[in-house]
Amino acid sequence: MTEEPGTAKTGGPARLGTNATVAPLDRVRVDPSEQPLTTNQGVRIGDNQNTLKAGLRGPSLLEDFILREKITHFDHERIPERIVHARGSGAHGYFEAYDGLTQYTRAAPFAEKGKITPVFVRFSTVAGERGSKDTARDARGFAVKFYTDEGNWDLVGNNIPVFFIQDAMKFPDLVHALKPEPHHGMPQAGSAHDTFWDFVSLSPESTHMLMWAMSDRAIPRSYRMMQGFGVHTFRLVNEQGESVFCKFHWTPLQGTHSLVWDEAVKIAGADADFHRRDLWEAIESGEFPEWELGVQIFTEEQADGFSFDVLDSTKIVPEELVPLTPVGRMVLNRNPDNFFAETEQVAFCTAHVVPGIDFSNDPLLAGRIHSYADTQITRLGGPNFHEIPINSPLAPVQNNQRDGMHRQAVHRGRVAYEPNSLGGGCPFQAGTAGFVSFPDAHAEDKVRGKPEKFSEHYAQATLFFESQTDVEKAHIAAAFRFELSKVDVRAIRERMVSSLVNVSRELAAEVATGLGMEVPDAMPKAVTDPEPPEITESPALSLMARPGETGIRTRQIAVLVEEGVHHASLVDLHGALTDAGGIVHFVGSRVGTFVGDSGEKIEANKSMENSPAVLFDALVLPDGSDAVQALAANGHTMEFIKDQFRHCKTILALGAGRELLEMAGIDSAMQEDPGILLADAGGVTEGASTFIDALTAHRHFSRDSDPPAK
Ligand code: HDE
Repeated sequence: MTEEPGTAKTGGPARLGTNATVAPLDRVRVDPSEQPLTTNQGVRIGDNQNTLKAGLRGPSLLEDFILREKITHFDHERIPERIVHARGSGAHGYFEAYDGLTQYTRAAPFAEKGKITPVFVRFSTVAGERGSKDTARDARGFAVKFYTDEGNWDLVGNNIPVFFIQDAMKFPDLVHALKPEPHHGMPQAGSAHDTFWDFVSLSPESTHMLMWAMSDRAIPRSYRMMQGFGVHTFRLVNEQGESVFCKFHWTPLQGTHSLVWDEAVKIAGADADFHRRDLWEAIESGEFPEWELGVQIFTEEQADGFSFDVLDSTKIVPEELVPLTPVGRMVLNRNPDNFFAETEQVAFCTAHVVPGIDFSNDPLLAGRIHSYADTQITRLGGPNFHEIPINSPLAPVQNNQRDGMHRQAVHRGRVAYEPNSLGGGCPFQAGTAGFVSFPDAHAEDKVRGKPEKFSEHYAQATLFFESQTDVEKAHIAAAFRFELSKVDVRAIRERMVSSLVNVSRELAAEVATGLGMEVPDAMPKAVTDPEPPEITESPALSLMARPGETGIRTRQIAVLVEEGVHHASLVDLHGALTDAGGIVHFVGSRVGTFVGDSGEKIEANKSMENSPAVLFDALVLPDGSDAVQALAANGHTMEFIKDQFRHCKTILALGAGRELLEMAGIDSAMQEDPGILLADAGGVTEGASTFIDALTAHRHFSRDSDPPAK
């Protein structure tokens, strides 16, 4: 079976499971194997070590075009980073339609069952600069470029289904408040500072998004383990020109899993590239991450009846009102060849839609339709960024746009205008075969303002909070406490807590206690008698609702080793965990070879110094009395165990390894915890299977406490 499409531009069809963009990119791939070094003009370079000089100790010569070309190019290597979403990681893959969706849309990716469309996806943080840490508390970008055979469609979403503001007019204000404060350039990649909370506490429309941003969704375990959302209401338009409203949802097969805050902070120091590395390694090892695309389809008449406005991006459409219809799956199966050429230069744009997909009148979306193409002109150096290989569509491009910086296409003929007779009228208008905007009728006065339902800011913030499990609620309260404790101006803290009173008195009280203040009066609301919400709880809003289907696959498991470790039990355990798809690392006091109790060698690929506990999902403490003694004498071991324990991870102690648990203060009461397991060296097979079950649960939050017990 082969992948579509194969056009004159794309060349031959690609194999299924590879990306059709591989073929067209071949024309720009550079492979230096067995090639001589040359200048950019193709002149072979004889000496890449020394500048041309007048005598060995003499002055360098201006005529050294080889040096000058090399240095000049180097001087201009950097391009401006994205104003938001500067730090990101990308991957290639494909989208496969489960079935035709032609009843609702003529969009090419949904044309028929099994249709394959190549994609490039970029995940990102929002606030941090290009070199910032991956595990900051932040929304994550989830941008998908579909190379459809009717042109590129970019679904530029986030891992949170709502946004801070309702109108594009406020975006520069929001971003200026969020980014490092302008006088001293701090803090990097963080919202825990005065200007951010000043802005959002004065903008009650931000409250719903704040609930999501303070939840564990803002510290995902992996890019592979988060949902994606188109956020805005879009339109689907079918062949007959009929339209319905639509919300897009990506649901990870890997389940939705997150870090805990203390862990996220420590990972930032241990591995700032934590999410980038996780995505890269999973794809390199053939563990291709997968998401299901679901759509919520509803009519304009249905939307009119909702208690909220579907043009307001601070609102979701609860799944209880409009269920998700699964329409296809996306698999990421190839890492980029070159980070800069692909991940950095990819240019997403909400204006990139194809026939069958159209916009709603969401005023936030309207601003985005302008902003993305505009920002690329500075970032990528001119209006021809669509010709950069990662951005160029598979569908042929033909128009009368000409010239500009970095033009690649060599247009033939004398005609660059329309109408023309000299070019036979070509390229010709496609009429109804082309993109036709949905004729959304409007006859109203020009006005700057908002529809009435936009003024209700709290009902869905409350819905979100009340739909969380107790652990998630506690984490939300702790996140507000942490962030607001970093705000110096007391009046801002108070204003924010007074706004939270409108969401949940319980939450406001919790946060107030954490900040050592009284619960203030509720902030006055813009609307005092809003339409009652349709529902007060939505289980789908809890992260726990999606445990995933991939078990312990790609879970990182640390097995501590030392001289004299019980070798046979580790070999058995390694086999059982690897068979289940877990990734086992032998972690020593140093890297290198250790000798086990029966003389066999064990190779430690990591050390407790270079890879602390936060980088692993689970821990195994080995058997072997010499090894246990040596581990007990190493302060790193206790830290390792305590962090694994504090972050509610699964710990298995083999034989004498249980002494280490006791030393770490994890006493017998705690050993009733479903995530603390003991096994005799003889019972490793059984121990491994209990361990796998416990690790599948991801965390054991029954152990969670605030402040932490250990
Ligand atoms: Fe963006 N946003 N945004 N945004 N956004 C950018 O475009 C903007 C918004 C999102 O991996 C910029 O190419 C405005 C919502 C992602 O390359 C810029 C408004 C959502 C990415 C821009 C919003 C997003 C961006 C910066 C309010 C979730 C990264 C560089 C009207 C649905 C894409 C660039 C990538 C990037 C503007 C709000 C998601 C400046 C004006 C809502 C995932 O054009």
